[in-house]
Formats: sequence, C-alpha cells, structure tokens
Amino acid sequence: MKKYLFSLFFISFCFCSYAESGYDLWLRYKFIENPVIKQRYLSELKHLVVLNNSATLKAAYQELNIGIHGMLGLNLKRESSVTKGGSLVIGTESAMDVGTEGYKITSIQIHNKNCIRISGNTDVGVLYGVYHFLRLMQTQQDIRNLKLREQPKIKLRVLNHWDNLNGTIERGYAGYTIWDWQRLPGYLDQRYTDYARANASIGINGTVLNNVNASAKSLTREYLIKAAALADVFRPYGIKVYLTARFSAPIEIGGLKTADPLDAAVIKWWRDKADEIYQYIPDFGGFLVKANSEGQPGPQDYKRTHADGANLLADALAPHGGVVMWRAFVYENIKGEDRSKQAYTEFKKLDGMFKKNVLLQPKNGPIDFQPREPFHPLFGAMPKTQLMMEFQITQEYLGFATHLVYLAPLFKETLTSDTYAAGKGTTVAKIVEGTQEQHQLSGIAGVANIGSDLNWTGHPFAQANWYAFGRLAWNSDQSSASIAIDWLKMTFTLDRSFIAPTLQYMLNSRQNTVKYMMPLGLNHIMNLGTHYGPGPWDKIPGWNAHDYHQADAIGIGVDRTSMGSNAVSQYFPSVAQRFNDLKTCPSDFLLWFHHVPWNYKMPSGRILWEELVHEYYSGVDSVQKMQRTWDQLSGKIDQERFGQIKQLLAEQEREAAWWRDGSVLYFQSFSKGAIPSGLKPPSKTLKHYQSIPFPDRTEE
Ligand code: BDP
Repeated sequence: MKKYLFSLFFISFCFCSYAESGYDLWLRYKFIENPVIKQRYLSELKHLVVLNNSATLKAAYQELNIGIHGMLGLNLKRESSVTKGGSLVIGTESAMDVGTEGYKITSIQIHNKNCIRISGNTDVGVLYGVYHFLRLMQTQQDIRNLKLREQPKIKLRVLNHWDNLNGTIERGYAGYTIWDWQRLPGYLDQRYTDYARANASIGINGTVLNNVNASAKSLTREYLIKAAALADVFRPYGIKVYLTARFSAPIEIGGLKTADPLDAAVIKWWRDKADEIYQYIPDFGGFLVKANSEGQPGPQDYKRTHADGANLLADALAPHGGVVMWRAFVYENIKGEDRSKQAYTEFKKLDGMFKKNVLLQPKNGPIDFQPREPFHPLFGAMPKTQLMMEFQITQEYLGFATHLVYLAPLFKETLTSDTYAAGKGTTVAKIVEGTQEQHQLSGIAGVANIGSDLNWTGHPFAQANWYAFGRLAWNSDQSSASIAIDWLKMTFTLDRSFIAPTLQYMLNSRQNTVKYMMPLGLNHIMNLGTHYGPGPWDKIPGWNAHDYHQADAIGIGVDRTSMGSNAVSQYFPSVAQRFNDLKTCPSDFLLWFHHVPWNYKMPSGRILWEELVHEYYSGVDSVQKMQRTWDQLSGKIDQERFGQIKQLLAEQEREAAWWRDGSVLYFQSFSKGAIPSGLKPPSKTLKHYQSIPFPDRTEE
C-alpha cells in the first residue's frame, strides 16, 4: 500500500513539477479558488468507490486522485462499496447501451444515498467517463443532476507518429521522438504514461509508433520487444500499438529474394512475422503501410495491385484480430496525369477487393495536406471499402510549430463536406464513420505533432490541435468553438476576459493563415525543399511550383474543369458541377479548379488580382491584430507561456509578411497589376524575398 501511495505521489509529482511549462497539457487540474464551486464539489465528492479491479480502473482511480487532489486539495481513499452519500462510483455494468467504449455519468441514488456513477460495459469505457467527469470539474460545470451518455462514432482513433528509429521525426517540429529506443525496454520513461493519459483523456485508442517511410528494422525481434514494452504501458489506457510495415521487409530482414505478395514464401514470412508480433504484443493493433508512393516499395514492384499487397498483410493479421491501414497517398505512378487525380485513378477500381480487416486511408484532400484542399474524391467513391481518414496534426504546410493555427475548423471542413455519394447529406464524416455502408470497421488517423519538447508540441497552441483531433475523432459533431473553449479553460484559465478574445482568434487562425500563404485555392507554392516559407517561384529536380499555380500573363490557377484536367469528374455530379462552374465554385477553391483571368470580377466587386492581394494583406493584418490582442492579455496567464506565445506571434507576423510580400511581388510579375491603393507596397524587391534563407531544421 505504501509503495502504491508512493507511486501515486510520484506520478502526480512528475506530471506537475514543471509549473506551467506546458508539460501538463490540458490535465493541469488547477486548484479551484472559487469558494462556491469548491464547496459544491466537496459536498458531492466525499468518497470514491471503485467497483472492479483492473489495471485500467487503477489508472482511472489514479487519475481521479491526481485531479481531485489538484482541484480540491482532497485525498480520497479507494473504497469498494457504497456506504455513504457523496460517493463517486466507478465501475463496469453489464449490457449498457453504450457500446464497447462508451459510458454514462449519472447522478443516482444507491442504497438511498446520493451518488454519481460513472459506468460502461468495459473498463476503458469507464476510464473515458472518468476523464469526461474530470473535464466537467476542470471547466467548473455543475455536477449535480448529471445524465450524460457518450459513445465514440469512429472505432479506430489513431495517432500516426512519423518517428524514425534514429530519433528524428519526419515533419516533426517539437524536438525528437519521445520513444527512447535505445533504453527501451528496460527504461520506461514517465512520459510514456503521461502520453497515454493525455491520449486516453481525449479518446485516442491507437498509436502507430513509427514513420510511414518505414524501416524494416522495426519488425525485428529487437525492436518488437521494445514496442511491446510501450504497449504494456499504454494498455491500461485503452491504447493499442501499431507499426508501419515496410513492404520489402521479407527481403531486408527475412533474407528472401522477393517481396511479391503472391509468393508462397512471402506469404509464410508475413504469417510467421504476425505470429511472432502477437507473442510479444497480444493485442497488437496491426500495420500501417505506405506502398508504391514516393519511392517506397510495394506490390506494384511485382506487377501486383494495392489490394494484393494489403490482403497479404491482412491475411497474416486476421487470425489475431489485427487490421491493415493501407494508405492511398500515391502519385507519380501514372505519368502525365494531374497529381490530384492519381490516387482516385489507382484505387477506385479496387473497390470491393480488400479483405474485411483492411482500411484504406486517404489523406483529407487529393494533393497533400495543403492549407486548404477540397475533400478527397475517394470519399464516397468506394462504397465497398472501409475508408479511413488521415489528417495531419503536425503543421508541415501551416507554419511548423511557429505559427498559431487552430486546426479544428480544417478537420471539420473536410468532415462536414457533402460528397452526395448517396444523395444530399452523404458527408465525409458519415463515410468515415462507416454508417453509410454499415461497415464493420471505421477509423481516423492524425499525423502527430508530438516530440520531446518540454511542452510536447513546440507551440503551446499546437497542443490544441492534438486535443481537437481526439475530440473530433470521438464525435465530429462537436463544434470547433466548444472544443477550443474546453481546451483554453483547462490549459490556461477560466477567466472570460482571456477566453473570449483568444477563442476568436483561434477560430479565425486557419483561414487567416490560408490568406497569407495560399489564398483562393492556391496550393503547393511553399518552398519545395523545406515546405516552409513562400516558394511560388521554386523549382527543384522533379518539382516545379509553377505546375501548381500556373500563373501567366492572362491569369492564375489550375484548370481542373471538364475543359482542363477534368479532376472535377472524380466528384459526384452535384459537387462536380459546383466546382466546374466558375460562377458556383466557392472562392476558397477557385484557383484549385480554375485558371482565372487577372481581371475576372470577383463577388466582392474587385478584380481577381486585387482580391488576391487583399487576401494576402488581410491575412497579415490578422496576425498583427492577434499580437495586439495578446499583448493586452498580459497578466491573465502565467508569464512563461505568455512570453513564449508573444515571441512566437512576432515570428509569425514576420513570416506572414514574408509570405505576403514575396508572393504578391512574384505574382505581380505576371499580372502586371498595381498594388491596390490603400495597401502599402512591399518594401523590398522580389529578389530579396527569394533569397531569404530557409530555416535549417528540415528533413531535406
Ligand atoms: C508529405 C511529406 C513527406 C511524407 C509524405 C507522406 O512531405 O515527408 O512522407 O507526405 O505522407 O507531405 O507519406
């Protein structure tokens, strides 16, 4: 018992010792100063009854203890039955209508005593309920007369870590990997538990530990044992471990001559490998695979299809209940075809050919995590295939960990898009949830923004993107604002005079960033090497930014209409027609689908050239406004994070102006238009902006 209490103390000490460094994320459990609320909570929470015994309920109990101790200064002993009023009772019940991960939080009379009961069919459901309850307290909600019922809409809610075995992270901007491969399995960093707590608190139930550009080494015994140690830490928190599988692993670590998916020795190799993995990790989630994409090996190397490749792995995992998440991010295979069309061309014809334990994972849009993309046309186009969503939480194309960009509006924009696949209202969310076609499996993945930085994500506000991804993966009906409010209250303060302005600029931040980077549907015009800073002029072997904007003396944008590449035809007719017609195409996607004359009259009354310039300028203005607002918030939160954010906003402003001035001058060299009156022309020449060196910390 003593040892137990000590470890509890140790956990809470570790999690809270860095005052306001950001390490505590949204699980700060700040002491409640308001005497009325505190008193009310104290009267409701006198006893803590834990009905079942399991590692997960132990974790739930520990979390309640950390939380209640932090917020109320109270240490509640673990009791096993209700004897008094004011008991918080946690435990499973049978046959509840909340599925395997859902829960209920109810104010209820037990043996004539007033209690709050958190229950689910499974321990992990109860754990999720506990985190919800703690959120109610952290945001100081009324905990009387509770009648809450929650159940996730998507089954697999997964983080994708693009972490390499050497410690670097592809497109990671918050330091190095948190997986200490060298010291695993012997040394279990406290961070692993805190990582699991944070994820469980938002309902994440899976993590892919390594990069999609995979090393076969991660499937060797040496690394499987290390991964198993992480799985052991995560298991009580309901988180399954997955690994990326390099398609050529049978050759590289198996000594075979081929990785042909139809070869008997290859089939056996993967079966044996799966059997081996499950010996170490009995609840292993499965494989994530990037194949025949950007130089990665795959089934097409042997003239086989993506379905042949995915099914090979699916068969190996099936006896153990594992799944294959097969990525649909492919291009360049069909030379000369518009890149935005290639994944659809490749995969649509394979609909219905994947095994039951395969999920096909396209990115949210058809190109590559750009600041704004229309939804991927594969959503809706493959009704017989379980389609899983891949979002990018790490801000590869949205200012790394320097720019404040709240991504919930981006995630929601995609999920609420109507595909019209089965008529009006067939949203991307419905397809991803699997309800549209009654699929067995459903999934959503987010490329993680987590690293070894003290605050996990580099920018303090980037934590909100991890948080929002989890909350939306659970239920995408929630609004970006309500999620941001919860996050702000738990992460910073409940002070309304802080929340109101901060919320406003969080909600506007993504659109503002689109404006100063790639307005009106522009995309892929960043520096092509680093993916940071403007590069509409950029050209490197194999890439030319011009292909993506096609600016010339007449206009700008890529013609993807029926007169051009006809990418619009990959959408269902109502959507295709809307995008195809210049008049009905939303201005957010104008230059994505159309090559538009510079003097085209926009709905605002301005001509396109002037509209474009205005977008760039108003994007930068908004960052300046954010800075001014932030300055006025001094003193409302801790100095550490206030100061960090102030500095980051200054960087963001500098870089937003770089984007604006470089892009506007470059596009001006085609449009020959003047900078509209009232806007201050860039102070330097285009050459100057083109020669600004890019930050060193890149993957190239
Ligand atoms: C691109 C990234 C690259 C990734 C690739 C992918 O630049 O580093 O490997 O996506 O998703 O956006 O596979």
